[in-house]
Amino acid sequence: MKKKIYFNHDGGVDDLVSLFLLLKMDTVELTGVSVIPADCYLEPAMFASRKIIDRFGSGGLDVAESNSRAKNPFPKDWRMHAFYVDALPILNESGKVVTPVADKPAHLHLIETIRATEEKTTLLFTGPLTDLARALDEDPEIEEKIERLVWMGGTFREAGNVHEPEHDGTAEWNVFWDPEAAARVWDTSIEIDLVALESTNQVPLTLDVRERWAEERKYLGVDFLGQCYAMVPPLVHFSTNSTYYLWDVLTTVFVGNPELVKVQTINSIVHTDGSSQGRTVETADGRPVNVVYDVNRDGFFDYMTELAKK
Ligand code: AGV
Ligand code: CA
Repeated sequence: MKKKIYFNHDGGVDDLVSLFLLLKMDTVELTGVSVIPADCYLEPAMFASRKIIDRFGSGGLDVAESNSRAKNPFPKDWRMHAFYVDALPILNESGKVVTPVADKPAHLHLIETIRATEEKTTLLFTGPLTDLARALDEDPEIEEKIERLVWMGGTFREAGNVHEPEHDGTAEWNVFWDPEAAARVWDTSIEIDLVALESTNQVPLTLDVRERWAEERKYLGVDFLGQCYAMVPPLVHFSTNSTYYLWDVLTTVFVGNPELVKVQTINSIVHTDGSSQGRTVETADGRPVNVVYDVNRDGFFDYMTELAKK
């Protein structure tokens, strides 16, 4: 029996690569896809998602647009990445887009899909949690039909990855974009697996990885990986604010192959205000989350590259 997955993403390079890999996994079935304009602009991210499904999927899906808004918006340079993926010749060879846009906004599409799926749904979120928080407000009963939430978000390290005015740098971006949404989801009994910066920091985009994808570009899927990751800066001498990690791809791979990581349960709360808003903090009386804190780095890159060859 395949795991039923609903995927809500925010159109970054690694979000779109995650969609591609989900379509390649034979252990999961995608029941729904939606796009939130957080680390992307909505229009190119929607087109890119629909074209990836056309090219690598087997039909039957539509893609829903989110109408959620930021508390703390992403930098424009990062949001531009979706335009580059959407323009890739690999995704535009056929000259048409077949996968339709859903007739409902993302949070209602999420409710509809969870309700229409007989089994419980695993939620995979690789952007902020706003659409999930809104869906839970609209229809709290869906909680019982959620198997678990697997989320790329948060960190319990001192250093987050938000470097913005009026912030102390302790938050991870997907929490920071809408801290109240994360707090809303924390206030449920949904099982949460958190792929946090602890583990994603172990999978930076490095030059050896790029060289491997270049060498194996005779496989269409590996060529696609190489083309996508040519758009973002690798880790060379030291990590900068724009250095790219495989944050969301690790989160997606965790759904397909949990053996590659180590997990530890931490009780935590989410800060929603002030200079550390978006920070996740360990607290004895907080709610438990399963934190993915370690990964078999080589195993991870092997697994995702092999998946791309399928
Ligand atoms: O914080 C990581 C999240 C992931 O979901 N995103 C990127 C991934 O899709 C935000 C982000 C943090 N640093 C970034 C980000 C960077 N240097 N470039 C683009 N996005
Ligand atoms: Ca993302």
